[in-house]
Amino acid sequence: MILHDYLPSGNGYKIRLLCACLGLKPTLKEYDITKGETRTEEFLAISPNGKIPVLELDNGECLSESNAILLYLAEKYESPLLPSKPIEKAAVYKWLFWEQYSHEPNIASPRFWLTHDAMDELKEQMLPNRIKEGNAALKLMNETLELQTFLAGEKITLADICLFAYTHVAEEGGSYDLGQYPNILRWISTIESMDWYVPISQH
Ligand SMILES: N[C@@H](CCC(=O)N[C@@H](CS)C(=O)NCC(=O)O)C(=O)O
Repeated sequence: MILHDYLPSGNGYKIRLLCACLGLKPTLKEYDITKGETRTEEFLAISPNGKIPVLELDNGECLSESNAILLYLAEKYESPLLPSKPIEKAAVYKWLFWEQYSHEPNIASPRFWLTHDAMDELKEQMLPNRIKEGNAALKLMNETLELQTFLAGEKITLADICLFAYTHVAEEGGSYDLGQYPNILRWISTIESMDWYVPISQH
């Protein structure tokens, strides 16, 4: 398999972290998204949405959308990270969908804007509300993690792989203070202590 990716990307990192957990080693093909490398004709042929991550399977089929790729890999390799009981599976899906609507736009986008010198007038206007919503998302995670070890219960699932990616680097760019969320900090340490753990910048 080939993972089309950009190392600082949390969306890409979700796939790298899951692959590490499953013992898979896809070939990494890197693109510099700041230079428009995902907008070339060649890249758009593999993913018309023009965004990494893309997982290219051995038969040439290409999968996009990080959380869809997580689900594909967990199902294909029958990983307990995706429980089989529908009600437990739904608890995992809930976090994956929530991440894309309530977490990623508020936590990943400000990190990217501020660490890649990509602010403009419109983003300056949007930033305060994004930070407000991002703190609401972190508060919800912190409250959940007060009651249980992982997001979907007592066992680690895809929900944790997915949410770990951008949460653990939320402070980059200076918009967030994870010190306000002690249960999130404990959860981050728990995931970092897993024997398959790999950092975001490593493949
Ligand atoms: N919803 C998508 C978001 C993917 C995404 O936003 N990718 C960014 C990097 S994190 C990207 O490739 N941006 C390049 C561009 O838009 O040109 C997912 O979860 O995979």
